Amino acid sequence: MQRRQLMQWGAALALSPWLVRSASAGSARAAMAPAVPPDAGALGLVGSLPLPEPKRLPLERRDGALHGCLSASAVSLPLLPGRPATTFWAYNDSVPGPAIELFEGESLSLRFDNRLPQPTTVHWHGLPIPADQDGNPHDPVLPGQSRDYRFSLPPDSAGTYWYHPHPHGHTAEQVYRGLAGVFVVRSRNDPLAHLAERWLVLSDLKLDSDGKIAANSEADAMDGREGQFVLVNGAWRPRLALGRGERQRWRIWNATSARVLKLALPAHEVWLVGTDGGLIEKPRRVESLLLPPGARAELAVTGRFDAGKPAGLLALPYARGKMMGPEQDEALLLLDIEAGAAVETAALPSRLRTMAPLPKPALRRSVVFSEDMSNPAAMFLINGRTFDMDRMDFTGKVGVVEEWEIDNRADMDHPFHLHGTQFQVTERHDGRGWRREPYLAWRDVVNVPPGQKARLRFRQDLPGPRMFHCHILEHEDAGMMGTLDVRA
Ligand SMILES: [Cu+2]
Repeated sequence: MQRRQLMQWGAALALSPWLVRSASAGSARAAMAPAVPPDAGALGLVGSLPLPEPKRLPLERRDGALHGCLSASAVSLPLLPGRPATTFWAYNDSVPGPAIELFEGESLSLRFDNRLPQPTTVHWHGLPIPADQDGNPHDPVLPGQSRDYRFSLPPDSAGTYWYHPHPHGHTAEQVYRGLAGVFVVRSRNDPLAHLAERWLVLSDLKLDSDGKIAANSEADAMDGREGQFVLVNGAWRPRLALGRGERQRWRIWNATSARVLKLALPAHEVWLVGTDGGLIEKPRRVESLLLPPGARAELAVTGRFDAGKPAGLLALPYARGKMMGPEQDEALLLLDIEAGAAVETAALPSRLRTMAPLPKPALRRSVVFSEDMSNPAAMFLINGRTFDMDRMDFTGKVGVVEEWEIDNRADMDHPFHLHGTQFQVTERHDGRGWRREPYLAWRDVVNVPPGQKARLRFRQDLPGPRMFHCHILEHEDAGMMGTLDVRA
């Protein structure tokens, strides 16, 4: 297969789906449907509405745990005014799914009902919980069936997590049809508790000319799906008010299938205060932030009024080794900054958390990402193989520090993700040399561009099979995944 040609074809398709579809549709269809340019205005998607708050999952406290119900089913939601509703797959009829918020030390007991036509699981992305509760592809919930997910949140687990399906071969479709929700674990000693919080769940939407969620094309399956729209809390390009001088704490989730988002807020003061697994040691001033698929960040944002600069959250151009992605700045969220008197905001604490670097590893392993475009059955590989449900790729031990070197010998970025724990990136190799990671952070996703490497350390505190995979969901489904069997 000629990859370069396919990518070019894919790029053209992605940039002008309506034009391609109108041209190829039958004459009766073409006569009925006007040729619609591929933008939100023509489709009727309405932007500039106030940012919706994610709904909360109702939880009831009894017998020392919080109890709730979660279901996955098809739901029709009005997306385009004056057109039939769009069918999503959703948790509790909501896109994004209902937010779950708990404190460290609390226990959760959820009844889950699968009302989808496919097997599914609920994976608690990033949480240090038992393997048999973590929605592994080995534990599918079949259509029409139910199960309980039960786990407790250990001390020092405060952070920004999410939940999404993880069945083998159907993850990408289930997520792009709308199945994803956020999960926040709070600390009772939170140094940023005084800041107003905003939650921004970034997801991808690709519609066909009928306003339906489009199936993945061959190019999507290869490059990772990027639709026409990035939604924030299920809304396209919504508005958020930020007072001049007001400092807010933003939690941002990249819940898209494949976009590596290079986020920026020109004109405003932005500090990185947290990563996937919670706060970092000290706030770090940032000009932009690379958030790969699956990853999260916490920012402290202070509104500055600057009439000359766009007031909004932008996705800057980023080339992830393929011919898709924004070629110019793309506004994700519009900010309303008042030009009047500045709001007084308390200073950011200089220390947020104490973190110790993980000690020297007892064990080192190598994880090599590669692509074989000549073999459609095994195109995306880890250490030369595709995922096998019945194979344990590595055997580890509870409490033992491991160091993994992720080596991307493929042609596009592959974001590495590990289940069951958080890791510390220690060094990155940019193709020329190794560079020490400039600060300590708990992460569960690290983006590795082609020709580059990353070294990370972790410890698994609970036994059981743990998945590791590329978080471009189409690559995961194609088998770019392995299993680490953690023995007690
Ligand atoms: Cu990948």
